[in-house]
Amino acid sequence: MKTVFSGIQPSGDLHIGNYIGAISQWVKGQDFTESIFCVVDLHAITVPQNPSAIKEKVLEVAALYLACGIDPRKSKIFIQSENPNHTELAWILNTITPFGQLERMTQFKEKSEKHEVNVGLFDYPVLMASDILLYQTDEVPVGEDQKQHIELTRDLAEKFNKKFGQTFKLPNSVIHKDTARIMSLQNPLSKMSKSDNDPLGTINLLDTVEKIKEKIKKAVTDSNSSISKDNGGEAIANLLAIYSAFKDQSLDITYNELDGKSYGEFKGLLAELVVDKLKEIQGKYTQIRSDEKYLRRVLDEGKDYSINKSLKTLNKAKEQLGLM
Ligand code: AQP
Repeated sequence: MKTVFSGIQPSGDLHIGNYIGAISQWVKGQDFTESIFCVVDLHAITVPQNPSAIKEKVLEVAALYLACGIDPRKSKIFIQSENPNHTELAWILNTITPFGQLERMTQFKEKSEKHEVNVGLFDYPVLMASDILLYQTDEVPVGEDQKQHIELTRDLAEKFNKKFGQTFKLPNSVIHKDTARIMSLQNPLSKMSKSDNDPLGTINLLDTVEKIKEKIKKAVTDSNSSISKDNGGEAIANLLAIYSAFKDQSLDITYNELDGKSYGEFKGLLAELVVDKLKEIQGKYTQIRSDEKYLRRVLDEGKDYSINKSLKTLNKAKEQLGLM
């Protein structure tokens, strides 16, 4: 059975980009893989966070994983900072990571334009490599933005294996081309993101029905007035990608279904689809979030599982280095 590992930062409100690019892919794979999903709070603190807010966000993200369909009988969910093996392996990997390679990371360059640069932000991809390699992961389902980090993870694994002996499995990223990069509803050239300053650009999983409808209504389109495969711009293509993802169908089928429909009519259909799905997720979320004992039990089970499994790889890496 293949091992799948992925995670999301509790750095803000989860949005439909996180759902489409990551969580919905996780849900699909959990029946036939060993699936391990993490709330990556140590990554989140690489940019300033409010301590009381992040505590709440960690639980919110875990509850959203479950509400979106991650089943704790099939998958493990845990909090990154509750398993110290992640930071220990990250330190080891730091010692083989070329400085220049980290300087070339696009996410680092983008984030360091918005935030004061700290060493943690620079080192973010090495901690991510540690997260993945600890579980002998085969596949990492992520959005397009994380592809470069997975490539670095493979490079580090290969380098360590060559230098010290076979220790880590080389993981592959799993990126679905139609939905790999959901863009802001206000700027089709910018990724939909938790840290977007324009609230109209992002549909959050916990948005109210009114907000969802307003955001879709105000989403930018282009100078055309109806859907056509041949002449639509990036903004309408983004809305169609969201529609396809929520309908769980290919973009080709969506174009065939909606060809010739006016943008206004399409936006109405899209709003209905997104509202229905998010209402279902929000109903489950409210139930799960109100039962903190249950949530804590799921996270404790995940923590024990992750510590046991990751310790085997960490010990092997230390042994190879002559550390034990
Ligand atoms: N717009 C997106 N389209 C498709 N996938 C996306 N992901 C994020 N945004 C999109 C995927 O969601 C997972 C979790 O991302 P993350 O929280 O670890 O970090 P991120 O990619 O930096 O996400 P955000 O929303 O942009 O957060 P901030 O603003 O805090 O940096 C990843 O698999 C990611 O690919």
